[in-house]
Amino acid sequence: MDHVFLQDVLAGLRLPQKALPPKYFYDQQGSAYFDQICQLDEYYPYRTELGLLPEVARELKHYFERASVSSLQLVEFGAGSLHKVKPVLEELSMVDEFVALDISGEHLKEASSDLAEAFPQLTIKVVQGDFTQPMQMELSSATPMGFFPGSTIGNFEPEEAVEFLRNAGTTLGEESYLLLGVDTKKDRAILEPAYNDSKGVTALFNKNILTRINRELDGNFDLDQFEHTAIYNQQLGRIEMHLRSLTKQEVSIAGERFQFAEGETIHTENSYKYHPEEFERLASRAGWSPESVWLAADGIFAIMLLRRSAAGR
Ligand code: AVJ
Repeated sequence: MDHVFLQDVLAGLRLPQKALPPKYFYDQQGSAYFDQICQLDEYYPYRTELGLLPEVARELKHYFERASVSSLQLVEFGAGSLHKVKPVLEELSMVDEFVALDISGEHLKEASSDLAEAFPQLTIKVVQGDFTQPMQMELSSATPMGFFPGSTIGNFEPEEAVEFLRNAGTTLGEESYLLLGVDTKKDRAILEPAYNDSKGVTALFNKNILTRINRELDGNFDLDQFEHTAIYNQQLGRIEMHLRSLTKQEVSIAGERFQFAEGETIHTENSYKYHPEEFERLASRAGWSPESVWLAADGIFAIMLLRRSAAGR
């Protein structure tokens, strides 16, 4: 039994508002569900960011040429299926080493052998680990550039996002860059369907965390007694996903029993949305200066280039 997973689950379910950390969605099945989410019509962030990346990468190439940066080490946080890095590597020819960090090691290994085939000259390193924690990384002599696409940063509380950005700065070192995808604040009529798709894939993704607890932590969640919900909390600027108990029930996990009232929820994910300027302020508190921002049509998604600055350190 994974001790850290167990402790995190028990601690989360003992809270008055029961909660589970979203990083545990991504076992093999969960990663596959997430890939399916990315193909949904309603889930605009994936295709919007992917559509914007070739242009971003072309402009980055010119930017680094002007800055006389001839060699880059690209470090992706939460690399998952490695779809996003391909358009970047295709354009940004000064990348000679790629480091992929992800919590789901198996998923990543499969994806990285595909990448090696597509980019035979590239040095590829795969590191399995929890990038939400500070970590040590081997830096090459190239200029490090972090890559954190998908708006995964939205899973953190804003204060945790500042801490993550500060840690990333420490990991990447002086004179580094960070390329980030940020989902923007917008009408709930666009936001909510993205997390309540008509095919029910997001519901399967959300409930998979219960399946995983049942299997790995000796739990007995009855999946039919919980329903998926996702609402936009406009006040806090975040999508909240929950699993709502359909009845009064008791669930046991590794011998510990948890009571659920009818309608009580487990809060499984926050997905914060930021105005670009709002995010820039957050980044600058963590010692990063905004260099460029690219916006998709109608401003529905942003990609930002940050540079590590002396101020704020
Ligand atoms: C992977 C965190 C960016 O917040 O949009 C998708 C996860 N959750 N559908 C997001 C997710 C439900 C996704 N991130």
